Order: sequence, then C-alpha cells, then structure tokens
Amino acid sequence: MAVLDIVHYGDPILRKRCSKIQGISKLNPIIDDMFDTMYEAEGIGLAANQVGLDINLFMIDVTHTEEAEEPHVFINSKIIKKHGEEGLYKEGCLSIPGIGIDINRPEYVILKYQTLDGKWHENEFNGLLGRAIQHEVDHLNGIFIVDRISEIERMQYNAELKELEENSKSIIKTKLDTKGFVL
Ligand code: QAP
Ligand code: CO
Repeated sequence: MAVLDIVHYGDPILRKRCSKIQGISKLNPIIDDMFDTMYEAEGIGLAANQVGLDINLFMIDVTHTEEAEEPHVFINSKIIKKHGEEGLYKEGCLSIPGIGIDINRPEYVILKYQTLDGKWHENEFNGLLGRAIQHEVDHLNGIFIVDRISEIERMQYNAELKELEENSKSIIKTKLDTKGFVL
C-alpha cells in the first residue's frame, strides 16, 4: 500500500501530452499505488500525470453505480470519436481540489485503448463512465475542466487557480532544493 502525492493545477506535468507505454507488463506496482492514491483521496478517476508520471494510463472506478462491477484500467488511450447530445454534469478534479464545475460534454465516446493483458480494444462508453473517460483523457492531453468553460465563468475560479499555481511552484522549488540545486 503506497499513497502517492497528487500534483495540482500549476504543475507543468499536467500540461503535457503523456507518452505511450511500451512495457505494459511492468505497470502493476504503479497501478496498485495509483488505486491506493485514488481511493484515499475519494476519487472515481485518476490519470498518471496527476501523480507525476508522464505515461498514458488512467483508471476509473464507478462500481458505486450500476455501470460497472470492477474498476477499469485504460492504457495508451485515444478517443476515436465523441458523439451524441451534449449535457452538463458537475465535475470535480483531484488536481483542483474543492471545486465542482458544470461541464458540457457529448454523451458518447468511442475509445481505443489497451488493457493490462496488452490487448487492444475499441469500445463505446456513456453515462458516468463515458464522462469520466473524457475527463481523464483530457488530463493525458494536458487539458483541465477550467479550460472547458468560458473566460467569464473562469473568472470565478481565478483566485483559487492562482493560489494552486503558486503552491505548485513552491513545491517544485523545494524538490529542486532537496536535490542540491540552488534557485
Ligand atoms: C473525474 O474526479 C470526474 O475536489 C474524477 O475535494 C469527476 O474523482 C469524472 C474529488 C466527475 C466524472 C465526473 C474532488 C474528491 C474527486 C475534490 C474525481 C475533492 C474530493 C474528483
Ligand atoms: Co481531474
């Protein structure tokens, strides 16, 4: 059991497009730690760059609904198509703690991805799972929920975002100091 640090808005890794994974067989310990981290934070979805890892990996647990009996792990994901009517749903994000924003997204998403056995899949998702997949794939592409609202609406969150940004900067500086760099 190992709970990892969740990185917040302002950490540059959350603005990166995450790299394709080659060695899927070695992911198990990382995945275990990410589940521990997600459950401790009471999240339903977590992308690898939210724990500082530049890899195309995310997990979603919607077993509290009728939609799934098991948590899902998605590797090397790519959205093939989004379609259907757009709808609003209040989304949170472990990297922007304490806020919930109504986000418009299409109802259906077709995702190409690998599972832990290395097999490729192409499946359509909707409901909360489809919503969470769109949120997590956004993370892997460097996109936040606050990028999906109007500038006017975002003004409401500017103070919080600024504070998270400043905190992220000071955490990064501390990490560099610890490694013996001087800024
Ligand atoms: C993404 O987000 C998501 O601010 C996963 O204080 C959200 O698990 C997908 C959380 C909504 C679909 C719909 C956020 C927990 C969890 C917070 C999360 C907080 C505690 C967010
Ligand atoms: Co998020």
